[in-house]
Amino acid sequence: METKTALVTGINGQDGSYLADFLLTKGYKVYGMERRCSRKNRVNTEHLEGKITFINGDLADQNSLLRCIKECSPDEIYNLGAMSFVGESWNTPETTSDVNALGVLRMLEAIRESGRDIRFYQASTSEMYGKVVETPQKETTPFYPRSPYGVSKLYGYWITKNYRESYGVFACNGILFNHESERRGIEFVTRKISDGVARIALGLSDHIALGNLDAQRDWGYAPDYVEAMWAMLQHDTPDDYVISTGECYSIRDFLQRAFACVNISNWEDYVKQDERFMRPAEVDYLVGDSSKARDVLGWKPSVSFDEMVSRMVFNDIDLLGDDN
Ligand code: NAP
Ligand code: F7E
Repeated sequence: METKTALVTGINGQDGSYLADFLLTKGYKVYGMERRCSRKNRVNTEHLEGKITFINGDLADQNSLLRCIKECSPDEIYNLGAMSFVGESWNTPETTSDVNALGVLRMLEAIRESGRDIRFYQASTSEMYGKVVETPQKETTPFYPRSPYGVSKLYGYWITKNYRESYGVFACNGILFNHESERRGIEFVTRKISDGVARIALGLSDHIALGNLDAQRDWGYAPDYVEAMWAMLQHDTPDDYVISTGECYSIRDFLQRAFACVNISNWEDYVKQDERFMRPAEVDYLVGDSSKARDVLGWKPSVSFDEMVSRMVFNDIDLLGDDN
């Protein structure tokens, strides 16, 4: 069988690292695009050194993308690189838009310029639904983003659709709802909680400072979600798909489950609310309907909410235990 080549942007992020793991099991040659920075940030990808090829590139730099495509000659591009932290997008709205919106356009232009037949995956997001107008959210639900991040991703979504319709690029949007894991960035609420609970259990801290505890999310497990990205690009025709579990939990639910892992039931005593973590505009409630992906792609999640919380907490206990 012919070996396929994939270029993955955002390789050192949560999803990039899991996607590379998955593509290797499928026999792909994988190129991982990373930005040059003063210190390498390969916490999630150290285990991939020698198995994939790291390549320097930046979604804010058109020529770097042209060069990456020339050097890799990919069959598939997974555009996962982004300024992905919603809270930070109010502080850096211009950079957020440059990378998350124009970065997608730059990559699509680079594909066109290359003249190659490249399949393209765009990491779109449930944050585009924001202040939801329909529940559960599906592919046809109108968007109402609530942050510079959500707005920037909406441009990425539409330009992907537009290049599919204008130029016939095999381009797909995965509208992924929140997905978490042991490799989640520490600033996101789930990992902040799993790390905080681990610290409390080990006697390294006495509380976790959080913002809005009432927000509700449809949280899945990241390794399940990267399989959906791949499945979209293997289908006969390009299309857009919601990827979600269909279940919704609050931050309070997450806290209760996480503290239960270390036999603490009075979790409220360990949580302080802190204004610094409140957002100028909040997304209160998201829950996705992924029937289309389940029917057309045969995709479904395999790890439950409780199992995911438990994996994250015990992983952080192991990591912190190793440090001490
Ligand atoms: P992540 O862990 O924050 O990873 C994002 C990656 O993008 C990082 O490796 C980052 O590299 C890279 N990046 C940032 N700016 C870049 C630039 N200018 N050029 C090239 N790369 C750049 O995010 P994730 O959770 O894996 O998410 C992957 C993608 O899915 C993102 O596009 C995100 O917006 C989207 N998404 C995520 C979720 C979720 O729940 N996780 C849900 C829906 C959609 P540095 O290390 O150099 O900063
Ligand atoms: O916040 C609330 C916060 O930062 C979740 C990204 O991957 O998923 C992610 O975006 C909720 C929000 O993720 C804290 O206000 C309370 O309501 O973990 P988060 P997010 O904003 O949902 C989407 C789908 C993406 O596309 C994004 O890239 O938790 N919350 N207290 C807090 N959030 C944080 N970060 N920190 C707190 O202390």
